[in-house]
Amino acid sequence: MKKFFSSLTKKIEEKEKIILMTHKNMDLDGFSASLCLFNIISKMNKECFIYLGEKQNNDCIIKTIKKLKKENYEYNVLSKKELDDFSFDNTLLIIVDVNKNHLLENNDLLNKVDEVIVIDHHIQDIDYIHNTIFSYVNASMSSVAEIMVEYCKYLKFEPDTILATILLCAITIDTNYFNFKTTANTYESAAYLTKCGASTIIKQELLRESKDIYIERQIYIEHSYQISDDIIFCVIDDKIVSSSYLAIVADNILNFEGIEASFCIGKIEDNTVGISARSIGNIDVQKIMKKLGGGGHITDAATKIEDTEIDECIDKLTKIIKEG
Ligand SMILES: [Mn+2]
Repeated sequence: MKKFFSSLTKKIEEKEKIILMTHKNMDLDGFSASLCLFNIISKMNKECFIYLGEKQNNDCIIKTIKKLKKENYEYNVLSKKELDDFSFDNTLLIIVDVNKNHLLENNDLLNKVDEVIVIDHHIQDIDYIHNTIFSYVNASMSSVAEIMVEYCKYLKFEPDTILATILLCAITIDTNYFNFKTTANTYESAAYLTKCGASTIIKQELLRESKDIYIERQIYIEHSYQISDDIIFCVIDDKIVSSSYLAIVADNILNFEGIEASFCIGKIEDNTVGISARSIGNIDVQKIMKKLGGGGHITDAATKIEDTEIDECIDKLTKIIKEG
């Protein structure tokens, strides 16, 4: 990792401009890592931009962006509209929290910049971004936020209170409150961020949800059902939801006693069904999701299937699980 950090720092120093980008439906891990890199790179007196999609759907992101605005927290944003007038000479693109081409917020950027670096914690599989100069992909890290904490330590860069809090929130979400992919290093990262001033009050502010959303979710959960002794399904079939919503429900129903793996199935677009899968570690859900064109980790995986209906997906998924 030190070798990567040294090459990364050298590369940033060489470049005139740096663009940071994450995956579609940006979540707090991708955003916090971008914001962290933005602070580090700005301190190196380089022009840096965070590429943001037109509309944010993630509740936590919406709240975080609002909070940053309220605190007059400065960061440069680059939007799709601004790309036409943007001069890409001597520009480096750093991609965080994703390593697959088709999941990128904007694929076109790959061909516009000189050089690309990927920093991620998802398993590298087919369709990975391969035209990078070098990359750091480590699936044993809980989050990119955790990797960023390592980079801060390496540079002896102390994140401010807001940044430290946002990074801590990202680790909290990606580990589902330190229940998954959590190692001694994850706790050490959390301790470091707390030492830097991460605020538990702001953290709660960003991670809390509305009562209505909470209650609505309980109605779906009430109708979840077990397909075997230790596997539970929850189906959302009355509206289109985000893939992060499916993930939250899958996390919730995994908490039930005796459950080894949970699957939440629902439409994420008009003709696209999403499945979010969770496991406490004995059932490899990434293997199951891979058979349906998706991927992830042993304990945390997902897929989306186009041109299909929910019932068809439930049948396919059930068959794959029963086949073992
Ligand atoms: Mn992540």
